[in-house]
Amino acid sequence: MLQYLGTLKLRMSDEDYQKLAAIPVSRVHKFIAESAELCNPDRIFVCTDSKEDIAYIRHQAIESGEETPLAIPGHTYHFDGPQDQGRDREATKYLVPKGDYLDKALNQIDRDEGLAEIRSLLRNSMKGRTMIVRFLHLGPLNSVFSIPCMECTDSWYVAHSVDLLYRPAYEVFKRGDAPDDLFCVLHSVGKLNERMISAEPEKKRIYIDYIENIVYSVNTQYGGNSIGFKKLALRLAIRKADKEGWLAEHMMITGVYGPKGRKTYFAGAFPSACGKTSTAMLPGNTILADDIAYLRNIDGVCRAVNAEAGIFGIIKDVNPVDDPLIWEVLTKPGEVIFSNVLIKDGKPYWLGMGCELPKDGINYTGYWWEGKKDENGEEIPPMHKNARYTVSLKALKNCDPELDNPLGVELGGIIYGCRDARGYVPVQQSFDWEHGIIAYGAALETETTFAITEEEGKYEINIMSIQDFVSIPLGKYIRNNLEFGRRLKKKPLIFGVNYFLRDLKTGEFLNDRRDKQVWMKWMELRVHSDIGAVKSPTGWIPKYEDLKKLFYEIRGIEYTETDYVKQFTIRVRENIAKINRVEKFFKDNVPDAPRELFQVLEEQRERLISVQKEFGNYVSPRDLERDNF
Ligand code: SPV
Ligand code: MN
Repeated sequence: MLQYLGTLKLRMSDEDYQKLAAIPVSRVHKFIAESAELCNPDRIFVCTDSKEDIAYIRHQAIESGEETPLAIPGHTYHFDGPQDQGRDREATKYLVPKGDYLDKALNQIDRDEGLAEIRSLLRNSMKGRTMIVRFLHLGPLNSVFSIPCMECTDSWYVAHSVDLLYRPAYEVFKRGDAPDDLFCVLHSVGKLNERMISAEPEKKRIYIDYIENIVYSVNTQYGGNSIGFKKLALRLAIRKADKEGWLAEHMMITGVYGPKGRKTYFAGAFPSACGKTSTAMLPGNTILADDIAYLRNIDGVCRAVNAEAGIFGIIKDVNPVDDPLIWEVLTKPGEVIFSNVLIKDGKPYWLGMGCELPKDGINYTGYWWEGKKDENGEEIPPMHKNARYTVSLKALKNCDPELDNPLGVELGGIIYGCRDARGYVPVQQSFDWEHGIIAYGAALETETTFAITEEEGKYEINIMSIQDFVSIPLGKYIRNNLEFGRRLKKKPLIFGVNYFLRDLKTGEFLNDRRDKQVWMKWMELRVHSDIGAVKSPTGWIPKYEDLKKLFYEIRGIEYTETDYVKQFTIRVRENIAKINRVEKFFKDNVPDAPRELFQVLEEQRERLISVQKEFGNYVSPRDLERDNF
């Protein structure tokens, strides 16, 4: 411990040194000393939980030019480079030691080779800059769920963002409450251009060393690649959860009100940009988490917490009619960081905000005007679709009061959402835990979106919407989910939702964005067995009469039987084709896929074939109701 502190003393101001020396955890000193040795910053700033330190970070984010103030007090904006607008799957790899195994579906590199590469990219990367050290906490404080973590970064924007997104934990570290397997992140923006944007995107690398619980990230600023405690730490948390028998999930958590003020909590996994945050933020419900949840079996009950305390949310389509709660936060004074939006006269603009956009302004490509083209001759949009806002959850009026409850909240239901134009009905309930985990979770097939730096609209399997972050063999991950449920005395119900079903002929979406409010209330009533359902080959689906009532009560609209039949017709051909693709994916990619997976899919296929014989390829829910096959 003294050896590391000794070398650090030479690099630090007395004040910063004292802050660090007050932490009696040698792992902390070692990580900072090694990071400083490698990246060679001019200065090290240790951020405590004090108001002054946090205000200093906010000030430096602006002073350095990484953020710029907007007209509304507390609001700033930040840009990432044109090739740094989403999570980069290709550049993100696990460092796998020789003799260790991860499925080939998970991007990986030999650990020694990867460490050598990332270290060479990080060497001297902070020269002329300050390395900021932040101590934070995943999950509520003083809780069985808590994981202390730290990040060394040379980005004031990143250091500022974590302030809104996580719970401060310098005091926790000072008490010595940090285990040896605490999560560490080392991030450098690398070379910057005159607009303070990472200038060498081709050298972007995000490497996850699960042996030492360290994530390295370089030549990138996009939050999902640089804010270590989002998806980077989720990958480490999944391994920790695997060892300790709990679940770390890509899930939101929301409290849904039922009759007589009853409140039921749901957790929901959705692929990026498929409605997760907007589901968590539905008017009338509370939001407890929008992205990452930890689930534990506590006395036989499934309880969940938010690993985070803020939102790094997609801003596209946020408007005062559909999203009044977040709209209010984004338009009133208070701390908000906008990233990759269009700026004009000190105001942020985004696609789908419900007003006309200016014809010019500043965006992620610099000065922008309507018709501006990129080097390939393609027209540049006013903003990137993955533009985001960063806010603290507590800024929202409907933030759930249990956010910091060390025991979390009891889950009544778990939802798996997908973006599937062709197959799954808008909402359905699984027959049991295994069926839900496999047919809605493991078999989740979805269209790719703008949240990753790849082509949009391709179908892919995305197990439990978390495949990008799974850091253990995929079969093991699914098995852990199956077993987690089997050990519960009280199992949450499992639901599948699909907000993106289209008419097979016209290609039109069959649902309005606001219909999800109705699906949530339907699920809430199902959790308490207040209403019945129709048995379909793919799960329990709503009865028309129940939806008609709910649509009227919640949305004030007449829900027609024609709409119901269109939305809840079981598309047998599409569902069987999906099962075939899913089976092939698992046979080709997941050698240790659990046996139950193939069994549950086979049973689903048989149920589909049986209704196909009687009703053909498109089976109306009305027929199922009459027949109850
Ligand atoms: C996602 O892409 O799933 C996000 C944003 O929630 S990121 O931080 O990029 O992971
Ligand atoms: Mn996410």
